[in-house]
Order: sequence, then C-alpha cells, then structure tokens
Amino acid sequence: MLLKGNKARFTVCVEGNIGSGKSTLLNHFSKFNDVEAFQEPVQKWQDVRGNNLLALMYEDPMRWAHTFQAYVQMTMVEQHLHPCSTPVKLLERSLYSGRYCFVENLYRSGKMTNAEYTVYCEWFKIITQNLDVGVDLIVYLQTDPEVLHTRIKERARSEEQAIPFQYLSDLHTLHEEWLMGPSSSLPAPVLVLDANDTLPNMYKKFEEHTSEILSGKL
Ligand code: TTP
Repeated sequence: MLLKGNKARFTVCVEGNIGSGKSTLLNHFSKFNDVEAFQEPVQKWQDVRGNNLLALMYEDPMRWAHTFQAYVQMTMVEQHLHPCSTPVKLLERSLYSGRYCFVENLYRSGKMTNAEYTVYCEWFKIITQNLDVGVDLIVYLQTDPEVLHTRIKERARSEEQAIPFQYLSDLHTLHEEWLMGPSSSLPAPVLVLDANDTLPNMYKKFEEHTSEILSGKL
C-alpha cells in the first residue's frame, strides 16, 4: 500500500496554527471531483493501541513530546506517500510544520532535550532526502492567536483545554518565521489567506481562490 509514490499532479498542503480552520478548508474542497483530501490523523494520535499520545504530550511534554512527535512524523509520511487517484492531492498539514513549528517550539521551550531533537531531525532529514514527500503549494491560514484561543475554548477538544495563550502565541511566531520570512526551509510557494474571518466569509475566500489553491495559477 505504501511507498508507491504520489500520482497526483498537484499536491497542496494546508497549514496554520491550531484552530485556524484547516479541516474546514479540506471539507470544502473534498467535494470537488478532481480533489482527494487527506485529513490529519488526529484520531490515530489519540489511540495508539489504547494510548492517547496527544493527551500524554499535553499532560507531560518533558516525558512524551518526543514520542508523540515521532509518531506524528510517521503518520505524516503515510499521508504524503499515500497513493492519490485524482489530479489534486490536498493534505491537512505536512511533515514540514511538525518539524519547523511544533518540534522547534518544543525544543526552544526546553520540552525536548538536545538528544531528542537531534534524533527527530536526523529522521526528518533522511525522510525528506529520500522519499517522495514534495509539495507544490502551501496554503497558509494566517490567524491571530487571540482568535484561536477563543475558538479552541469553544470547540472543547478535551486534550486542548489547558493550552495556555503563550503556547499559541509561540506557535504563531514559528508559523510566521517559517512561512512569511526569508526561509530556506520552505518546500513550496505560499498562498496566504487571512483566517480571522467568520465562516461564511472564509467560504467566500475559498471560492475566490479556488483556481490558485487547486492549480497554483492566478
Ligand atoms: P492541528 O494540526 O493544528 O489541527 P486542528 O484540528 O487544530 O486544525 P484546524 O482547527 O485548523 O482544522 O492540531 C491538532 C492537535 O495536534 C493540536 O492539539 C496540536 C497537536 N499537534 C502537535 O502537538 N504537534 C504536531 O506536530 C501537530 C501536527 C499537531
């Protein structure tokens, strides 16, 4: 099943901080005939043979962050390599935000040791240098951390209820550094959408940018 490579002509990944609306964008475009959408496998992270790694990571990051991120990385490789039968492959997140946003944040905040960070990064390097995990476009749902904090409280995913504002703010800074700065670590061009808006307005933006999102063309 795996490692057969990606037959899609155009691979898009949707990025943005926690609660920025990535699933909403995926749900919208998954209705198109020429698009296959791959939702992020959060449920897998919540049940690894009965272990909720997402909850463990939030409860005790010093102990579990590396294990969790290693598993996230594995499931992301599965998404990247999963065969796609349509011309457009739409991915929720990618290997790259795990590395450049979440793991970078955990390391900088002292929740991953230097040894753990190094092992993770070595795996990341081997994967990106040897497997077909390229992307053609990144859609960045840029959202203020204040807005995200409110949305996360409202959606009430149990593991996330204790996320402090500072954590969202730090992750925001890393998304901005990675996607908006002069980054050598960007795997593809970036289309930025302001995602602070209401749901109806977000749907309008998706309509307006359909051609760019599905082909990279203006
Ligand atoms: P997100 O990948 O941001 O997904 P989401 O459900 O918030 O997306 P949206 O609301 O935009 O549709 O995060 C899912 C959870 O997993 C969240 O609690 C953050 C966590 N996570 C990590 O801790 N490390 C990671 O590398 C990734 C990808 C997610």
